[in-house]
Amino acid sequence: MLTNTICKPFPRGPALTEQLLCTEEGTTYDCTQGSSMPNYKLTYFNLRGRAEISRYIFAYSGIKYEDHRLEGADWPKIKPTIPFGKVPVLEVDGVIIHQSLAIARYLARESGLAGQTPVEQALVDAIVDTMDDFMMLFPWAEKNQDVREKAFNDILTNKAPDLLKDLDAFLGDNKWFVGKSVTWADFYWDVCSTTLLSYKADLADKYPRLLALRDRVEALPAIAAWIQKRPKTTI
Ligand code: M4M
Repeated sequence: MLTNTICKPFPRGPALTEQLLCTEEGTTYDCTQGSSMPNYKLTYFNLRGRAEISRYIFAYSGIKYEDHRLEGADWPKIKPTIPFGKVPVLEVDGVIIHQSLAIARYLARESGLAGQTPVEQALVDAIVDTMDDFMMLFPWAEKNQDVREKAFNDILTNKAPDLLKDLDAFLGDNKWFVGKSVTWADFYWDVCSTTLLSYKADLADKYPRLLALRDRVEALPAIAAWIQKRPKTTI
């Protein structure tokens, strides 16, 4: 019964999404969506791009959200209405959060995917930032296709090997990048490497441990279901 329930937020994970109330050490946690769950609306283009990491976290945690995908034609109209004029943005009960990694980190904390201790959290952030620094080297907005392709090939051929070598060494023989459980750093590796491999299929062939990590992430049931159901886009 909800009478006398202490409305304490509970870290949501896939095992808990089916449960409405759970009791632990004398406290009843309210896991009901509705009263305590904010309304979430994620706005981006119809791409994986910089929103996909947040979509993975939503999928894994089972948190309901609106996956709003802008039509290119609507963008000039919408851009001036968005603080800082860039997507993705996440609306949380009317509060607009910008910056893809700030959004994802917030969702990761809410979902228990941010790391188990402050040091683990810092390591998770560092791995995410390392991958993001690399992804931001690509001239995504370059209009000249010849220039774009040459730059992409140069980064994939000459800069990716160092990143992969370091990521592989950091992972070692561990199951996940940081700690004993999956974090959003593992998700971000899957998100980024999916796009990198679409440009260069043999990119990580020398790193079977990094490829096996991709397989582990993609085998998580909620992530496998999301990958099946998501709109198919090139990037
Ligand atoms: C990125 N597709 O796919 S774009 C990172 N970055 O839609 S700025 C990790 N500050 O083609 C995984 O433009 C995948 C992606 O406005 C990714 O960073 C991706 O100049 C894109 C696109 C852009 C993009 C980006 C770079 C500069 C700006 C904004 C966004 C990324 C990723």
